[in-house]
Amino acid sequence: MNKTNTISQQLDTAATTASPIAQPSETVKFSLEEAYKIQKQLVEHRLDRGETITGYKLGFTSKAKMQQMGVDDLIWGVLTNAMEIKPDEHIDLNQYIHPRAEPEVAFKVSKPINRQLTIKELPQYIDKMTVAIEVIDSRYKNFKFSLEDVIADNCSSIGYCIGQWQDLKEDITNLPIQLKFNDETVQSGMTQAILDNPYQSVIELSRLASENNLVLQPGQIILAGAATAAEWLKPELKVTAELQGFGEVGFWT
Ligand code: OOG
Ligand code: MG
Repeated sequence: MNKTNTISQQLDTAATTASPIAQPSETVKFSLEEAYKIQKQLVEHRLDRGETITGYKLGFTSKAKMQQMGVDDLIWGVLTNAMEIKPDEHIDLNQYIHPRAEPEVAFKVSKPINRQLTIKELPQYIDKMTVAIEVIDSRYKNFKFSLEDVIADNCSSIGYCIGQWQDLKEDITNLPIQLKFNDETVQSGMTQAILDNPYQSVIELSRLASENNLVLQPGQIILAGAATAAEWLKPELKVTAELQGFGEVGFWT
């Protein structure tokens, strides 16, 4: 097996057995391009098991996240149907290694996107948005990684919970967003923290998708990236995210 295949296999086993591995970058050198190749192979393991792609996520679109994780570039990863957490569902934390939750803004694609869009064009290509919670679970020990490591690991993707879809609002740059554990606020921020405007995440993803010959399909979800740092999940929590004007969504641990 070559380098990228070996790493993607190790990451897939780490995810399916919920057992962390060492960061590959500590022992092997690989480029950003190779990291995305590993990510692609890792997602293919999921597709081979019958999962389907339900959307894409952006990561490190806010300073809060970059500072928490010590990396400084935008990344993107793939979401599948197996990662969906239904609103009010009870999730079993044993299926994860060391899960964290973060509040997110989600968009829904309404028309195929195969090139970089402009802000003005967005309403023709996405038609809904809402509040969401992303569960992330690095497959690396101590949740520590380099940029290449985290990209290879499909950007720590493992779960997403989407609120009720609502019509787009023209200006979403100044909305308070919060994460609550048992009704107590544990993280709060503003949507402006996400690339100055969460719509910019869709633009960035449209650019990345076209650079990678990927077409975003109607119905697919886009997670814009967290505005705040992430919080460790623990048992017996009601986890809720709230976005002003878009209500809230939550699940139970
Ligand atoms: C990587 C994923 C980053 C976000 O919203 O910025 C991310 C991680 O923090 O493990 O999902
Ligand atoms: Mg996220």
